Amino acid sequence: MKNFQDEKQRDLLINKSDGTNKFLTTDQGVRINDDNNSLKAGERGPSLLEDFILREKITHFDHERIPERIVHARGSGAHGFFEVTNPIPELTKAGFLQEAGLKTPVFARFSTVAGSRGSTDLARDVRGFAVKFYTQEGIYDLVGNNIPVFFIQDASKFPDLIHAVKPEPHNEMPQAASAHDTFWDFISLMPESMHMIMWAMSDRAIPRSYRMMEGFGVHTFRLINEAGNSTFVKFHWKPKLGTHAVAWDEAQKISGKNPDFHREDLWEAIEMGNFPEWELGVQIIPEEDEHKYEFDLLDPTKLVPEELIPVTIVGRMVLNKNPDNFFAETEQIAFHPGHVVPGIDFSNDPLLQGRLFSYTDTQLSRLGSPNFHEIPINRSVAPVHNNQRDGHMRQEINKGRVSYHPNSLGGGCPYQAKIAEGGFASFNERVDAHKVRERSESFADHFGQAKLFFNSQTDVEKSHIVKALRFELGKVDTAAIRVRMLGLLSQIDMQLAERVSMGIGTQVPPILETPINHGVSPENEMGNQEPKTVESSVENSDALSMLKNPTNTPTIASRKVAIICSDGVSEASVKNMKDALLKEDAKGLVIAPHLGAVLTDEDGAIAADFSFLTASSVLFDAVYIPHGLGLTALAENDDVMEFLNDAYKHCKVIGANGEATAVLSAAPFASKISNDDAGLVLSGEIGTETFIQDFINAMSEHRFWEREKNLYK
Ligand code: HDD
Repeated sequence: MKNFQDEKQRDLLINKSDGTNKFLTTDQGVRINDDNNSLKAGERGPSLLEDFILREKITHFDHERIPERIVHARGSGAHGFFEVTNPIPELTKAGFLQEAGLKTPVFARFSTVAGSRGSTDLARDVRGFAVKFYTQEGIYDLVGNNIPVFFIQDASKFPDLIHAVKPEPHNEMPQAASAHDTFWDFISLMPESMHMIMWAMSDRAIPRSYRMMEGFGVHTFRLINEAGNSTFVKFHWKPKLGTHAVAWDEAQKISGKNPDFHREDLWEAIEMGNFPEWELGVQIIPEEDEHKYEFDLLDPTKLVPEELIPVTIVGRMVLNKNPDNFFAETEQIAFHPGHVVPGIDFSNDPLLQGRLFSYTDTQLSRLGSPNFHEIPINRSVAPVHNNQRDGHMRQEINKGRVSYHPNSLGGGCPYQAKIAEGGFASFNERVDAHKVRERSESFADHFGQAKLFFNSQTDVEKSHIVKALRFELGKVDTAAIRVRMLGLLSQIDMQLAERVSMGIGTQVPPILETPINHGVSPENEMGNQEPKTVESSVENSDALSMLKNPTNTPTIASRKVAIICSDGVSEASVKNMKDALLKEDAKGLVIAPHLGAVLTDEDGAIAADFSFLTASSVLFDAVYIPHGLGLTALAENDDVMEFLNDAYKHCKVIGANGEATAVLSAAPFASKISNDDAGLVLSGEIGTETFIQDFINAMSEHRFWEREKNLYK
């Protein structure tokens, strides 16, 4: 197995073209002499049909758009590599997992689910986390999400789920939002979605950055070793920067100020050399333990608590190159959970089984042809030879007269590979059953792990879930839907239901109002199973809480600090902070009342990166007010006060030293400041090293959510 040589192999993947120092030509290669004027009969006369240059240009333009993805339309991606750190040959024969140090090129695409291609990055939504591995044995796609479970148990409900969450069909509203009647109508009738709803209402659904999200394969898959033995596996991506979120109010404001916030963040981090990195981990479940747990491994609404089975790290993924062309790469990439290589196989999870059909099918209408695998970004680095032929936009020129197997005229080629030669053979699972349209009794627990998730959250996280539910259900007009939802929430936690109920002015019903249509059959219109709650054998799991997450290591790498400046600012205060931030791979950006230069106390000038008109505190991780400002003027500047107020409300670190501390006294939140708020780093002295270090340490904790207790009593 050869190691992947970054650029060389990537260039093989991508048909690159670059117009630098080249003539402008038509698509047929004819050099163009005038690209500004169409061919006319006289300079003021009608245009001529014979103008092939104009016709070609406009025809191409007219057909520039392709259908966006049915779901996950909005996304961003990047190139990188996967490197094995801890090979697992005893579990899988997959070549790309065999040797420590072995690198495989990847392309990862992150996405929201519900919004259209042009919608905001900051919608409350699940995030897609899809990775294409260009392995030497063919393409392997790990098409997961940033949440380890899913809304539904059977693929047949996926179109219903998506129809419910997408904008309502009569008026195409609301865009990229689940806060509307049809979504909650469906959910209130689907108790199996309750575990996922807890995750989707938590801060997982409003990540700070794609680089700060976990990823999950969701389903149980199989690893197959050389001897043909199978082990169940769950895949996890653990971000190096930790798992972090923004506040919901902040998310909504970012959506207005910079709807490309996540896209820009990913792009800039890579351009700056702060390469996003994740560890790939596996939870290994021996075949003989298939029935050992209180949940069914085939049920995608359940996770395997890390307390039962720890995550073993096998490698790392680094994204180190932005795409050259968004459409050619990020838009045309076609993922498929069915793209597997020898050594990886499927479980019988009925959601996964349905997905195995859906993904190729959707590419046929989205990319328009069964030849979508020939688009450069989708091309395998392993050689492709088969008898598939023709079709729209075929790129390959297959030589010879033989396009069938078996053949004698082509000497039997291309020939089949034995298993020992790397031929893929499905896991030899024994199946002996009746054909039924039924759901297994072992899928009937809808509340046990929803409780586990809720109980594992900190108080702050619980109150964010309550607020999210109040927001979402508060936007639901139909009273009966709100009542049904409160009934379902009461099955998870009565206090949760009551707290939500207070915010939406609807009583928690004394009995569960949801008719259970769990696997409806004509014999039993109301369903063939009652939901039940199976208490989880794990009571509390830190890995489920973002704030308690054991993988969060303190770092401020790639974070952005707003440095508020005006004429008279202490040059040293700004410079020292900027230099200290740079050392930590973070960035200080100057915000001033106007663009251009800010005059310093040393008669120098500092260039403003933004004015208060072009920046907003929601676009930064922390705020620093250096010493020596024109204090009175700033304290009276509404834009400055709004800037600080948002930063405070969103529980960010605010640092001020010297005279600047006085600016905070003028802020609207001044009376609410608590003495033990470690997110406010204040010092009477100017720009000391201790002050800067305190500021950096505070920033590495991301947010000071406890502050909300004083804000929202
Ligand atoms: Fe899906 C896209 C993840 C269930 C049908 N899905 C899509 C993408 C991700 C996921 C990340 C975007 C890939 C990209 O960036 O291009 N989907 C999931 C996960 C699921 C899931 C983690 C449950 C565990 N999906 C699911 C079901 C079905 C689909 C049950 C259909 C039966 N998904 C699709 C699709 C999409 C898609 C319609 C739209 C665009 C595409 O495939 O290429 O086929």
